[in-house]
Amino acid sequence: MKILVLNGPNLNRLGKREPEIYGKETLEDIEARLLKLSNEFNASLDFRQSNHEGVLIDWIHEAEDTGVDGIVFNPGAYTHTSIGLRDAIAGIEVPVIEVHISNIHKRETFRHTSLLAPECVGQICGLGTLGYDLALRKFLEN
Ligand code: DHK
Repeated sequence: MKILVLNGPNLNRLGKREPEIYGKETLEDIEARLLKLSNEFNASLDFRQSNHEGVLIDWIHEAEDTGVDGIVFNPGAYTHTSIGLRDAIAGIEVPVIEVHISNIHKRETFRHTSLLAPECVGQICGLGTLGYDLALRKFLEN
């Protein structure tokens, strides 16, 4: 099984960025934990981050073309703005789970809407970085 974990804008700064909202763990910490979990299931994990919408769209297309079985996606702020990412998810067969570290529904109103969630299998938010593990488990245990 091949799983792609995608992270969008500003998530490269996890650990330093607003730790009261996003916590102190870095993206590298999360990647190490997810790699361990995927190894337990003999799955391969590809973990990526970009601040650029078009790069994320290209990676979503590539996932479809290279036989990825599932995408765990924290789209960051593009969650609330990107019709391009929504269309990319709608245009592939690979299932996508949307993950947010914070509870977007408890925050500013502009964060309450996800343009992507209607095209995803589901959305996990507000559980901190554990949301990544849970989404990955959903794919691995299926
Ligand atoms: C991360 C971001 O960068 C924000 O723009 C989203 C999300 C929430 C998170 O909680 O992981 O609004």
